Amino acid sequence: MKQFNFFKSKYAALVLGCAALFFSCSKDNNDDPILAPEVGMTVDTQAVEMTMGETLNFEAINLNDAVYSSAWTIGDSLVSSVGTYEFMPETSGEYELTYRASNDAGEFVFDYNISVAALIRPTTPDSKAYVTDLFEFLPAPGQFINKSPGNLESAEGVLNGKNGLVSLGAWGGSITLGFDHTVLNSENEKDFIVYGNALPTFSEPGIIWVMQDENANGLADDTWYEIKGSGHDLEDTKRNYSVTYFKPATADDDVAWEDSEGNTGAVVKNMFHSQAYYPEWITAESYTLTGTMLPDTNIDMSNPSWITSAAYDYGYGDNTTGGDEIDIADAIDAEGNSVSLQGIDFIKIQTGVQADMGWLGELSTEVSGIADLSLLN
Ligand SMILES: [Ca+2]
Ligand SMILES: [Ca+2]
Ligand SMILES: [Ca+2]
Ligand SMILES: [Ca+2]
Repeated sequence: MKQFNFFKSKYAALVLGCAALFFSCSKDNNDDPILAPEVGMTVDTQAVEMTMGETLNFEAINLNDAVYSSAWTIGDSLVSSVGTYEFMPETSGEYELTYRASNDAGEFVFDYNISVAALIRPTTPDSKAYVTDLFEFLPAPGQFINKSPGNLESAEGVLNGKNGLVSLGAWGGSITLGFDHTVLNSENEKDFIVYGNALPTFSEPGIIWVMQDENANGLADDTWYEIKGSGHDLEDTKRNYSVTYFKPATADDDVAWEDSEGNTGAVVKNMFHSQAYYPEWITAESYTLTGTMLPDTNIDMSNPSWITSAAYDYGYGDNTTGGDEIDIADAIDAEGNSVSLQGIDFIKIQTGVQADMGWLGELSTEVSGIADLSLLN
């Protein structure tokens, strides 16, 4: 709590009370026996910084024995109606806390802007460079789904190294993974690397999402921020886009889809993969995936025996040979605004292009491992 200056006496608080709202400290009118509130705040700075897990006690001190009602509000919510408020944030982020003392003679108001930083899990000598936890494997339908490299075992195989391989299926399929520590956002440096199986002339870009454990519960249930790659500003890139995949009647049938713009298509069966393409552990008749779609314009099928898919410059998984290094500073929020993250705990990779490449089948992002660059030799 060293960042706060607490008043050591009511005298000092009185000075603040008058300084902060001098008009409520005016002399009482002799005709009016009601005293306007004169209040001193024990936390006397409007901008307050704290970290998840900390508790901060706010107190409003009645300096003139006036009779008034107290109200502490965060946004529209009344959180306390006495002179004190114990703030225990459930998640990191920005909070606007207001204290209001009022009676018929006047009002005293004090606003706080509280910035709650996410908890950083520091690296230790035992920290692993590679992701250690699988939170979700939710592929789109595809030729490799329901077998290696597109089953749960494949997804678990990308933990603790870079020699696994998991295919995420067609557009929107994803895997959510976590580190055993917080990957810090190093200034002006790339922070983590996503390994895939891209070839020099064949990339299958996957959108990368990052998340802080804002509520410090160890689960990937917080806010996803998207890494803005070099294709994000293209005219045909679509954010907040969805595709619904429909369970086919039999394993031999194509998987039909409809997108959020009313377009329809199919993940088309080919002669190489006889198993069902629709994830067999999904029992619902359809499921919908949401994310960002990059255009398929990097794919060149003019020579059917030599189909190529050029890489984007930066910012995607399964994009360039040797792995794709990512800067957490490229994270953006849902509105596309840049966000400043101190570090990240969770990561999601999601197939970013919807493309039927003929005999090669659908474009599908692969992941073979993800590592914290600061812990790699
Ligand atoms: Ca960085
Ligand atoms: Ca969480
Ligand atoms: Ca693939
Ligand atoms: Ca690939």
